[in-house]
Amino acid sequence: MNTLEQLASLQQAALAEIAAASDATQVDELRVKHLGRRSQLRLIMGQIGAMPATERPALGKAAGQTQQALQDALEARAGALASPAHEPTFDVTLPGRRPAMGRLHPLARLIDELVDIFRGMGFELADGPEVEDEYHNFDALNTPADHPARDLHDTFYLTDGLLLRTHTSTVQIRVMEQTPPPVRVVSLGRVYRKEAVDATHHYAFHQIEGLYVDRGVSFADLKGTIEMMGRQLLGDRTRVRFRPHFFPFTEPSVEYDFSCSLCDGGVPGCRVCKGTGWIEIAGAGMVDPAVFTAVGYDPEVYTGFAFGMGLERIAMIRHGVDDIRLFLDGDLRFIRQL
Ligand code: 2NL
Repeated sequence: MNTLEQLASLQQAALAEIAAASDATQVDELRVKHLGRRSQLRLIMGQIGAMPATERPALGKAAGQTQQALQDALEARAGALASPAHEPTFDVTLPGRRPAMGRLHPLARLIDELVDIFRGMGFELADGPEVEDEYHNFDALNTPADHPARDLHDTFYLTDGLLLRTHTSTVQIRVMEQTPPPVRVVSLGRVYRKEAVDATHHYAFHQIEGLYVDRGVSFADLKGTIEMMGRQLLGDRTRVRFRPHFFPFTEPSVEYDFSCSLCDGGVPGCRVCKGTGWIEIAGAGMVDPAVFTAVGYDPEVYTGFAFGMGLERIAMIRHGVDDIRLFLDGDLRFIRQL
């Protein structure tokens, strides 16, 4: 075997060994064996200097190529062995680790449900700012400067005539200012009132409001819409009762009650309805002509209904929660139970 043949056979054998290496230690051992100071390759390289001058360049080149080929193969094999396919990264015999699963807040779930219910009845979703001006929160809603709701004791005022919205009606006012009738929208969100906090009152809570304006919208449409909402929220057997009321922004106005979802009126002293059979829910009415005038709608042509509802109250009834503060504390022990 001449020197060139030796180099070729050495390279072939070394490459086969490197390809068969099954861990990083073996790769290191092969590096020493084939490229180390006492390797066969180094031995051959050492002999080249003593060869005839005419053969030296070709032999030197061939030896260099073999060295490079072995270096490349060692590097490639080491890289392949370090990849996850070859190195187990977890012990399959260990017990599983349960992933920390989040879930939606009960109010977020209720909001999603209400959005579905009202989308199903053709309502669109509208959104607006929590920091409002007095005009959109009060004046446009036929609530004049001397109305008690505007008192410093009842509303959080900021500077520059701004305040924290006390209802989401402000959103519907903004929609009407920007859109000619017909409009059919719901708005949901956080509202603020300057309340002393106790188990049933909070300075921040959530509301849904709905508004439907067109030619010929009637109180019957309002009743049907509220009834559909009640049935889908609290069950098919839910009935609705309307009681006369007053709001500055609707005329006539009502408060509405749903039949008790827990006892259906059958249990004296029921925890949810106190045995009356009815749960007082919220208010509604036909939009006051003064509100239409404020947003530039012709009250001689259009009629509409509007309603509002507090969300915490519904969630409390559904989940049997007796303290509104639990919804806003962010205490995970509470949220994980619902
Ligand atoms: C309640 C009562 C109500 C409205 C909200 C409304 C909105 C516009 C025009 C007229 Cl833009 N009315 N909203 C009407 C009646 C009642 O809320 O108990 N809320 C928690």
